[in-house]
Amino acid sequence: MNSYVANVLEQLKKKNSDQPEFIQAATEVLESISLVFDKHPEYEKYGLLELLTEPERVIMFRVPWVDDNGKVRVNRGYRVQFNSAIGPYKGGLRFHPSVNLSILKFLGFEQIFKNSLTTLPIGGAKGGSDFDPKGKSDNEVMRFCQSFMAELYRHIGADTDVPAGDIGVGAREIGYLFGYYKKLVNEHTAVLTGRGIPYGGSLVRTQATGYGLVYLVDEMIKSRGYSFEGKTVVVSGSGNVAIYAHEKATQLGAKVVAMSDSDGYIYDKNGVDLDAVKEIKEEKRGRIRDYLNYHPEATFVANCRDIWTIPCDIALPCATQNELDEKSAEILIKNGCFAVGEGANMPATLEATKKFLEAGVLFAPGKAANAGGAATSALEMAQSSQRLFWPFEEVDRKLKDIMVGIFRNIDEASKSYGMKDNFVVGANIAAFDKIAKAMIAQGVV
Ligand code: NDP
Ligand code: 2IT
Repeated sequence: MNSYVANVLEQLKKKNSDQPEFIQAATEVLESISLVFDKHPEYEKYGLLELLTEPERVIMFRVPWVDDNGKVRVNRGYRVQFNSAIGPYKGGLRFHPSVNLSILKFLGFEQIFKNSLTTLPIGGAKGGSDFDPKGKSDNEVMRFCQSFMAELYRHIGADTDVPAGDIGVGAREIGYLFGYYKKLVNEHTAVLTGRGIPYGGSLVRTQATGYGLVYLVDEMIKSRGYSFEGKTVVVSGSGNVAIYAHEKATQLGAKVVAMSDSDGYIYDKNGVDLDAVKEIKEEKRGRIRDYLNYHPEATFVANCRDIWTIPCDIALPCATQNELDEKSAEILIKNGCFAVGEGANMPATLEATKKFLEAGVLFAPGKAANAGGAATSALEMAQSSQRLFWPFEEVDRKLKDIMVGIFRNIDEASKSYGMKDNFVVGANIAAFDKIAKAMIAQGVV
């Protein structure tokens, strides 16, 4: 590795030794862009990597709320405003008990690169809370969201920082968050994306991450002579990204045979019935094991990590970070899987990614493959600025063009550095190139 890059990485590991997920994400990026510093030693004097790996601002706050029994509860809220070189801070909010600073720093850091790849003017951020919406009443979720926004509102704005959804934050949560922001600030602006269609949202935003993932993977496999037609696909998770990845892959002629949640996975050799999954997850907020009530012939296994033992041609991990480890990668490769698209953020461990690349599996990294959500959020912002509302087909066409463009860009970048078919390196280099230019142009800030 380039000595400057190696030195920055070593310092970063020392300084953030309690943040394993952030170290993991930074290691992957810095190892990839080491090649750029070999070619451009003049970049070192700008301190680009020291600047890029330190968030511009981290906000941490108390979120008190009252549960349905009248008991006071206290959660921790965060917003990591990582980098605003390209545009206003932009990135989702995650509500999950596992949320901590390490996870939000890894997500915010990834978001800088992802948002750069979209070609649209958005910087990188992430936020959230260790609050668990599961098992809470709508009123409890509303009171939590209002308390969360009672602090967050002073740090965000349509031209400052525009949060969106992520794990545990969907249409319901965005609605409550937006309503309270509007009440506090008295402005109906694009301060959040993923808003409902009647109050400033964009068509296709709900589908965008899953559809975008399949558009990018389709372009990647087509460029190497394959297609989704007739292929067997495994999709992990059963939330927003997983559901719409299933929908688009099926539209392209594939059969999705397994899906999961944190309790386990279902296998349906006839193809997972998406209407049943939508009813269970989107309407009833139920569990994936409930699928057996609709299709008793399917099977449920109470271990979500074993989903990768199901043979498939294409694997789409769409649940959470580090859900696919080295052993799972070996099993997928042995079973003939030829392409992997990361719908989730960093679902494959560093070791798993290495295995896929060594085995010649076509591997689309999350910051490229799942950029469709952020890209469509930027299209939502554009519509809000114009006071216009674009039809479904128009947003979908723009999303597809963006995803195809991202693939071509990362493919080109990997080739130009002599790393053909390594889209991890391609994505990191292509994203970094634009961020570096924007940062250098703006001086030391
Ligand atoms: P949802 O909350 O809609 O769904 C998350 C899914 O992943 C659920 O099936 C959930 O199961 C499962 N899951 C979550 N945490 C864990 C865990 N620790 N172990 C096992 N399974 C888990 O979230 P999204 O679909 O929006 O997000 C999924 C992934 O995609 C995340 O990595 C997110 O960062 C990423 N992403 C999301 C985008 C978006 O636009 N929404 C954009 C780009 C990336 P359970 O219900 O049991 O918790
Ligand atoms: O990880 C992600 O890209 C998201 N959760 C969506 C971000 C956004 O601003 O739409």
